[in-house]
Amino acid sequence: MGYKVAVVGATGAVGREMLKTLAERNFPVDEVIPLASARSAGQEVSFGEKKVLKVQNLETFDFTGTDIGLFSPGASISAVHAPRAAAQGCVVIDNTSHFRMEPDVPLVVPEVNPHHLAQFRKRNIIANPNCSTIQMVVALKPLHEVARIKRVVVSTYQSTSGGGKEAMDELFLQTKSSFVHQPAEPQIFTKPIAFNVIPHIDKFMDDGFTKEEWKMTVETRKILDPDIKVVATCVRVPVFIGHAEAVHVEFEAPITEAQALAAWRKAPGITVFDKREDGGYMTPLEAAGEDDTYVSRLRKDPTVENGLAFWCVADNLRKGAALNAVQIAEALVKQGLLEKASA
Ligand code: 11C
Repeated sequence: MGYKVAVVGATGAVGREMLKTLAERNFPVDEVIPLASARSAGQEVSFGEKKVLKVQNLETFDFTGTDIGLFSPGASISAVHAPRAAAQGCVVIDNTSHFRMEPDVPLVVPEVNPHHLAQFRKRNIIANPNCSTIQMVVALKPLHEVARIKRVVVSTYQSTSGGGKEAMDELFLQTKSSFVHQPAEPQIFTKPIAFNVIPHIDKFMDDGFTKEEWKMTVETRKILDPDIKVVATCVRVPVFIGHAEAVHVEFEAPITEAQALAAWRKAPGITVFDKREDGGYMTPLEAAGEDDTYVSRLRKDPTVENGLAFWCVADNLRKGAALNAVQIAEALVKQGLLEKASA
C-alpha cells in the first residue's frame, strides 16, 4: 500500500531534489504528482531513474484524495495553496518560511523533535525549517543532552543554491565572465558573488540582523529549546551546493571533547570527520550529494567556562530541504499518524 504524493514547486531546485529523494528512499508511493505554476505546466520532470512525469498546474489542482503534499514553491504561493490543500485533506509538509513560527504548526527535524509531529492535526501543516537551522540543530541536539546549551554563536558560509537556480547561475556566469573580461553585473545578489563573500542573506530587519539570522535564532528555540540564546551572522559564499557553519557553544555544565564526540557518534544523521590534521575535516564540496550532517574541527573554547567550538557541513538541498521533508513524511508513517486520504 502506497500513498498519493504531490510535489509542489516540482521544477525548482528543491522540488527536483524532493522527487529524487522520494525515489531513492523508496518512499511508498502509489502515485506522484508534480505541480507548479501554469507557466511550467506540461514540462517533464524525472522521478527516479526510469520515470518521467508531466507537471500539472497547481492553481487548478484538486488535492482531495492526495495523502501528502511536499511544498517548496516559495512562501507567497505556499501561503495560498498549502491551507487549500490542507483543507482538502492533504497533509502538507511545507519547506517555505511562511508557517514556521505559527504556534499550531510543528517545525520538525526528525532526528531532533519527532515528538512535535503529532501537533500537525490542528492545521494539517508541518513546517520544514530553514537549511542553515536544520544542520545546526542536528549537531546541537546530542550536545544539549549531555550538558544543556545556554548560548550559541554561529557564523555561516552558505552556498548559492540556497538562493535557487538563478543564484547558482549568477555565480557560474560571473566566474566565467571574469576570465573573458566581460563583467556580468549582479542581478540576484547585491554585490559580485564570484571571488567574494557577502554578509547578507534575506532581507534586513529593524535591529540590523537579516531575516536569515533571525530564522536561525527563533527556529532553533522552537525546535530544540526555547531557553537557548542564538546569535548568528549569515554569509553567502561562492559555492554551488553545501552550507558550512562555525559554531561556538556555551553550556550550563562541563562537557569534554570526548563526551561530545561520543554523543555525536551515537546520534542519527551525523558523521564525525575530525582528524586534527591537514585535510582531516569536511568541506561543502564533499558534503554535496550526502545525507548526513558532518562535524569537524571540534575543540574546547577556552574563553568561556563551559565552551566548545566546531565546524559543521551539510548539503542544503538535501538535509537542508528535500531530505528533511521526506524524512518528516517517513516519520509520519512510522508514528502511525498518516491516514490514507486516497483510500
Ligand atoms: C539560503 N537558507 O541559503 C536560505 C534558503 O527560509 O527556507 C532557504 C530560505 C528558507 O538562502
